[in-house]
Amino acid sequence: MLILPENADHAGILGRMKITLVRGDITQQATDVVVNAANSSLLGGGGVDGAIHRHGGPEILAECRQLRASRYGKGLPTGQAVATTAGKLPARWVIHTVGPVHSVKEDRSGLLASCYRESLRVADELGARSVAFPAISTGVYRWPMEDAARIVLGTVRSADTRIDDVTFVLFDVEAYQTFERVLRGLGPTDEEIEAVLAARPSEHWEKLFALADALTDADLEVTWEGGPEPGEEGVSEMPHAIYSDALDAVLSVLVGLQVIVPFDWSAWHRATPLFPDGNGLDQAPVADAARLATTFIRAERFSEGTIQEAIQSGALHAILRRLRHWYQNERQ
Ligand code: AR6
Repeated sequence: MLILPENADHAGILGRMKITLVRGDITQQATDVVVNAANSSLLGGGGVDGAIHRHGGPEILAECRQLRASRYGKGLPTGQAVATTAGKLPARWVIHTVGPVHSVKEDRSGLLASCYRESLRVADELGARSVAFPAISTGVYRWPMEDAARIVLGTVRSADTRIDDVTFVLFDVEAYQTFERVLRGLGPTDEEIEAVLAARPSEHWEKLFALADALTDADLEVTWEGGPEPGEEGVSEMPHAIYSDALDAVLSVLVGLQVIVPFDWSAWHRATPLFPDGNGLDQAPVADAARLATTFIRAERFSEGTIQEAIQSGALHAILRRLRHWYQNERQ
């Protein structure tokens, strides 16, 4: 994380893309693009939409009307994006996108992610380099801020785009603090994790795979100690899992290889389809093997036996398999 001196309150350098969080008004942003949280009609509304048309002047609305008369006769569908002039705003273009209304019955997070992805795609087409986003759907459309922040920051960080400067403009302190907390919790990007793994010496990786290959079924047995004895009264030791020396050796090499990542694993594991069994890890970035390993190893401190779950569910083997594939075929 890098704190930028200028107008930015908080910024993270994440991969190639610089992500900046600011508290303020989107209409004041002097980025190439400002994104409007519009509605399908493209003809204006309240919140961000109202502010953009008010400060940008009638030129923006005139172009929106043309879009309705041509390409978007039925309106702009949710999750899509389209550009117009920025009128009198300090930006060069406004990209209008329509967020989904939040629903408790239906998961619309794909549409929310699409707003950001499509906006970046349109911005790329325009040749823009910097984009300012509001927290789409978190106002009139009622999306809970923390959930939105997680979806949005994850999407933008991993977007395939030439935009290298993204600003999130958060209207109030609470929204700003929520985005800041979620951004920190996301930890390093896939690229950053991979760079750390790639910098570890080959001997250490070879050692990991040799130890993993040598693991026997007996090494993967877990025994439990502690807990109340039959008939015992009073305080007794909490039950705890005892892992074999051979497995302990594998785990400590993983730690030494910096496979353990500083991030909010408890939030991540609730949202990822990779947890608990590692299904899909073969197709995921190697960084996810590190995140999954971190989750099991860190969680063991809080609830005994999570590493046993990783053994039994196949997650431990999936992690080792993904790391080996990366080491043999992808490591630069
Ligand atoms: N700058 C930055 N953020 C703002 C600003 C501003 N000037 N004004 C509000 N916010 P909303 P939505 C925050 O309602 O939920 C419109 O009527 C606000 O606190 O603008 O996607 C459209 O026409 C909130 O966190 O957008 C649609 O009908 C966030 O921006 C509908 O609202 C988004 O609030 C879209 O609803």
